[in-house]
Order: sequence, then C-alpha cells, then structure tokens
Amino acid sequence: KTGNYPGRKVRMTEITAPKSPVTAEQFADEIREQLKYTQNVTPEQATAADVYVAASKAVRNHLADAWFKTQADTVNGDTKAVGYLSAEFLMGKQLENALLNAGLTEQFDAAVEALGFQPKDIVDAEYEPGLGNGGLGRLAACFIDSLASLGVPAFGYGIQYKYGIFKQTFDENGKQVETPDYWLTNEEPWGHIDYNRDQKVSFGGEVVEENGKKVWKPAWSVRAVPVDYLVPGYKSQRVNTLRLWTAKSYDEFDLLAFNKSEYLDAVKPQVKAENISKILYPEDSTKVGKELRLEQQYFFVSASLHDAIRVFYPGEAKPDLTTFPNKITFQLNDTHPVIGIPELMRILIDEYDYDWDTAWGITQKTFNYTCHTLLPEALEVWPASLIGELLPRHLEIIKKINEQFEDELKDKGVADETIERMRIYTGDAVRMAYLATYGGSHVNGVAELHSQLLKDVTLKDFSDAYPDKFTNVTNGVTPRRFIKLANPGLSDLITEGLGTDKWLSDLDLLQGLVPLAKDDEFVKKFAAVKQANKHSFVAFAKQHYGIDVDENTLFNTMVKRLHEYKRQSLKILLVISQYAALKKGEVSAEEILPRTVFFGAKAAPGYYLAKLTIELINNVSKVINNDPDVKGKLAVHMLPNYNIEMAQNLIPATELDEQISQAGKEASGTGNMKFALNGALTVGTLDGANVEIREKVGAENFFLFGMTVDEVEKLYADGYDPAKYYEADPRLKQAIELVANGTFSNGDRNAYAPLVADWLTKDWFMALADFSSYADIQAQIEKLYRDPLEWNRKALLNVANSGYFSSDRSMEDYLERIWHTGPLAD
Ligand code: GL7
Repeated sequence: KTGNYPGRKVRMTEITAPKSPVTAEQFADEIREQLKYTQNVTPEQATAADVYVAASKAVRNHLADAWFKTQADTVNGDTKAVGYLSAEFLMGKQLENALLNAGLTEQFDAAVEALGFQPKDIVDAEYEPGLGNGGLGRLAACFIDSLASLGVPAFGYGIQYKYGIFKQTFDENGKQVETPDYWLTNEEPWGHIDYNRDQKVSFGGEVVEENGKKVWKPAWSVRAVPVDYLVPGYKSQRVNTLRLWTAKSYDEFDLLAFNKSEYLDAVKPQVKAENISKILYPEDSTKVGKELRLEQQYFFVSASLHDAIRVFYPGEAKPDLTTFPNKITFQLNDTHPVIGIPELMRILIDEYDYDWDTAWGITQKTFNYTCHTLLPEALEVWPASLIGELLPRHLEIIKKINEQFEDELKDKGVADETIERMRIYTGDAVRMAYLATYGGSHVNGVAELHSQLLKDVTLKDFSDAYPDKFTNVTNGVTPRRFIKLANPGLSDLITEGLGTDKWLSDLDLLQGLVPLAKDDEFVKKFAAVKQANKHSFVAFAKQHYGIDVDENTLFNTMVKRLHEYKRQSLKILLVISQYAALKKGEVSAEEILPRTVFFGAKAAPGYYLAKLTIELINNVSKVINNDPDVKGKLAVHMLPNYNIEMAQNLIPATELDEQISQAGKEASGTGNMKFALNGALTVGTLDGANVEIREKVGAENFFLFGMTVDEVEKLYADGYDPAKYYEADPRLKQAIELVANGTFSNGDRNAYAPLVADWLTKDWFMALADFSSYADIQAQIEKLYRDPLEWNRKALLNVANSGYFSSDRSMEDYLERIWHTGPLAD
C-alpha cells in the first residue's frame, strides 16, 4: 500500500454541501427528542444550557454516518492517513463550527427560535474548552479543521485535560490571579468516552534479560481511555477524529488500606493515575522539566501509537508493520510527543519481534517533526536519570539510537567536535529536538524566516549533515472560524464582492477583491462593516468586562501570551509616552488621534517579569482611564482571560494590530494572520510570518519598524547597552521615569523597580533599541487614519492579499513536502 497523493492541487471546492439534510422543523423535533430522552426535560422546562446540549447532540448525530464512512474509507482505502500528535488542541467553542461545517446553521437558527430561544444564547451557553496555551495549540485545531475540509484522512491525538489553561482575573492591585478552569463541570456533549477502545500505558520498573531478549517489567500502569471528538470538514462530507486520552486507574481502590481506615491512602493509586491527565501545563514557549509532564507525554503518545496499530490492523495478532508508514504518517507537534520515536522502536522490537534495523527503518519513515520556536530554552531536554526511572527501556533505546547516530555522523566525515555538539544523549541529558530531527524524515519550521534560522542557527549542525530533511511550511488559520464565524459582516461583503462563497474553501479567491479596492463605494461598505464590528465589540466589552469603550476611536490591539520577547513592554512604554505628551500639552486636542488600546495576555504563573508587566499595564490603564485631561483621547484596557471567544470578537473590530516582537524571536505568529484577514493594518517588525504578510499585502500596506535579525545580531555582538537608548530619546526617558517615579503605583517607587532595572541594564529583547523607530512610525499611522477612505483601502488590500494564510494552504504544503498523501477518493 502506498499513499495515493496524486501531485495535484488538493482543492475540494467542487464538492458542494449535501442538500440540506433536514428542514428546520425536523431539526427542532430532533432537539425536542434529545431534550426529552437524554436531557429529560420538557421544552417548557428547558434552559439555554439544556437546549445547547440537546442541539449539540442532534448535530453530532447528523455527523455520525459521514464519520463512519470516513473511518471505513481510511482503513480500507489506500490513502495514507495523517496522525497529528499534539499535547495541545485549543479548539474553541464547537457548536457553531459544527453547524457551519455540517450545513445546518439556518435550520438551527429557525429551530431554536421555534423553541422560544435566541440562537446566540444557545451558542453562548457552551463553555470554551481551553486545552492549549496559545498559538501552538490553536494551530493544531486549525490544522485538523483544514484536513477534514480537504477530505484528507487524519487523526488528532492528544490529552483530554480535566483542567485547561487557567482562568485569568486581576485583583484590585492589577495583579494576575489564576483560577482553575474546570471546564467539565457541566455536561460536555461533544466528546464521547469509549471505554472499549482503551490502552494500557506503563511506567517505571526495570529491564531484565529473558532468553537473550530485553524485557521491560514496569512498576505501574494506567488505563488510557479515548474521548472522541468529531472533526467535520467544511462541505467535504468527511468527518475525522480527534482522540483525546483521559487517564483512569486500574486499581480503583486499595481495600486493605480502606479496611484499616486509611481512606486517603486507599485512593492513592487512583489519584496517581488520574493525575496524568488532570491539568494542562500553563507554560508557553518555555520548557517544563517536570516528571508529570513527561508522564503526560508518554501517556498520550504510547496510547496513540497502539491505537493506530489497532485501527489499521484490526484483529491481527501478527500484523505486517513494515507497511505502517504507508498507513499513517505521524507529525510531532513540537518536541512534546518526541518520546514516540523510542516508543515505536520499543513496540516494534519488544512487542512485535522486529530486529533493530527493520524497526528503525519503519520508525524513521513514520515520523516528522515541526519545530515551533527559536528560543533555545524552549527546546526540551530531559535529565537522563528521569527518563531512566520512568521509562528505563526507552532510555536504553535512546542510548542505542545515539550510538548509531554518532557512527553515522562519523561515516559522513563529520568532525568530532561537531558530533559532540550534536549528541542526542549526552550522558546525563536527552535532547528531544535532536532526537526528533534524527528520528524522523522531515523537519520543518513554521514561517520562511523561522525555517531559515533553524537551518542557519538553531539546528545548523543537523542541517549541514542532513540538508534534505529540512523544509518550511508557513502556518495558517482556518477561514471558517476566523472569518466566517468571527466576522459574518465581512464574510457577506466578500461573498458579495466575489459573487461566490467558494473563497471559504479556496482562500486564494480573495485576490478577486483587489480590483474592488479601487471602488470607493465598495471600500465604504468595507469601512461600514468594520464600524459595525467595533459597535458590536463595545457591547461585548460592556457585557463581559463592564467597561465603556468609545467606538469613535482607533481600535488598537495587542493580544497574545505575555512574554518578554513579544515586547508588551515596548507597547506600554509607547502608550505612556503618548500619555505624557498629552499631559504636557505637546499635542493639541485637534492634533491628537483618539485611540483605545486593548491588551489581552496570560502570563505563565511562575513568570515573574511577565506578571509584573501585566500589573503595570493594569495600573497604567487605571491612571489614564481616570484622568480627565485625556478623556476621549486615550484609553487603555487590559482585558482579562484572553481566549478564542475574545479573539473572535475583538479581531474583527480591530483596526491596528501590534506584532512587535524582536526580530528573530517569534517563530511565526498566527494572530498576525487573523488580523490581516479581518482587515486590520499591522504595525510590526520583520519577524516570523510578518515578513511574508508584508510581502503579500504590499510594503505600502504595512507599518514596518525596528531592527532586522542581522541588525539585532550585530548589536548583540557589539555589546548592547540599553541605557544609551534611554538617554538618547526623551520620549523613552520620560516614559521610563514615569514608571520609576511611582506615577502608576501611587507614588511607590519600588513597585516596578525590577522592570525598570531590567530595561535599563539588560533589556534582553532590545525593546529600548527599537523604541524610537516604533514611536516615529506612529505619525504615519495617525496620518493615514485621518483619511478613512485610504486607511480602509489598505485594510481591504490586506484582506484581499492574505488568502495565502489559510490553514488549507498550510495543509497542502505539508501534503506535498512532508506527508506525501492526499484526500480520500470521493
Ligand atoms: C509557538 C510560536 O511561539 C508561535 O510563533 C507560532 O505561531 C506557534 C505555532 O507555530 O508556535 N511556539 C510555541 O511554543 N508556542 C507558540 O505559540 C507556544
């Protein structure tokens, strides 16, 4: 069996939606039936939450046949499937998306109204699952949506955490407060727990020799139970599977301990097992070296590999696993699932009796690795002792892989000191990125610049030794969720402009809007959509955050995780300098361009400077928003708990987007794509996918500032002294002094001393060095904004030229460059 990738463009736009499978009346009856037989309430008793569950189950039922057919075609056909192994899937709310993809939106709206509810209230009743930290987890969700929409057979494999990313609030001092996200408090209608397809995952113990064979005798095991989520493709009639594992104990209870009245001890084994899928680690772009984290990684990867064998070789005791890489190709989403490489080796050798070389051939063909970072500190490195304790057999295998690797490098004539640098196993540590690079067929970065830097810097030795392994796939976002659902006004206008809605599955068609940017009437309609979105966001902000926002101001947004390299500090220093200029009367009331600045950002709970930055933003916000001198001119809001729902509401309302990371630090970014596709202009650096966005939308439609990667490197090499920049730009000096002198801390000069000290003495990501060019470009931004027609023309050109950033296109690139497979036959 080989993949049947035909080498053609994988567009599925020819497939039209099935004729509406039900009428609104029928759908209303299906909801009533669910209310009656599974919710056990009458339509009169039903609340919005009941109707949400009932409607969700009704939609799920509609997808069942297509799901079965997709599974059958996947297993019986000859198209290789994709297994996307990811510790995070940040799905967002499911109902609206499932309705859209199943072609049931209109029936739902009418049915729900017939039951006496507002569709929006039903959709809002869903609790957003937060099983991811940020871009990496959301990317996984976009990718599986696109694979299903393209008709490519695929499995997402991950963990059903009991607690997702923490909920963020702020205390009265503006400090971040984290509370647990118990998202499963109420009935969750999407995931189906399948106790009959469980897998056993073992840990610890020792390796012994029996009859010349290594045998792992684990000390303890947990039961991995899959929870299946349906992933419906948009108009593709295909439904893929997202299988998230939950950990259960085999020993519910220790009766002996219980009988001795040691009740807590009695449930210890259960607690230990179930802890594995208890909580998502809230770290983003940093590595966590915790035992539990390694347990999580091994847990879901081991279960997933065994599951794939079960699926593709049903009932076979002695399957021919040399065909495994033709059945499924596994993508390792960052280093988190890389333990899958030694695990597949172990399965093949220990469980199925293959020899080392055969096993290695299968393994290397099966895996590919995506690197999502440039920060060396984010590449996972595990202490060998920890792996040895938790997975002794795997450590042996890793050592042997490393020996083979070093031999191979020697044969290639690689110098000894280079080999030394490249070792996968160093004697006391295991470098997961290196293991992934050697153990798979392809390695990719997530934007052109990033992939280049991987080859030139982060993985240079590897790229020198294995140049053919390296490739790029620029990230993308799904237009279904991030344009159609998030921005219905713009979607309708695009469809009107293009005369078709086919753009939703072929986003390059947006190019057809380019000529319309010359049509003033169309541009005005586009401007009206943006204004309407701003108006809606004002209501959303009032309802969710209790704040008053003036819709006749420039909506300027910076939403993403809080991290020094992303440089929220740079933005808040600019805001402070603008505030200072207003206070001093340096800009007149006529001159000033009224702005509302929105921040949204969660900081990792242990990340001190990031949390202090949040506190600063909150307190700057308090001072500015309460200062009558700047009322109507400048407002700042730090919105709590940035999540997918907020993104879907705020991005369409934003006019100016901030992508201001230090060049060479943001691997790609995907928010930048969402903003451009929703008609915001970007102020940004030449970093990550900003580079490609600017190329596509045109340099004249992008506000570029700051140092390039080369300039950053040079400045480091020459010795960077942030204090010099502080002295040189009075705007910057003023802003930092206001922070230092207690203006935003009731006179307390110590409150932000650690931040100020960091800026003036370290400033690792050179915010100060980029401040002047950032402040200077504001004049251009303000000038353009004063000409609404020109601003909106450029914004429209951003939309028209950003079709490349569809995750459908990303998937096509993966199919062509890495996976070598394609859609199922119709
Ligand atoms: C990230 C990158 O930081 C981000 O730039 C990229 O867009 C995303 C998806 O490729 O991956 N890497 C990472 O560790 N996190 C990211 O968001 C958490």
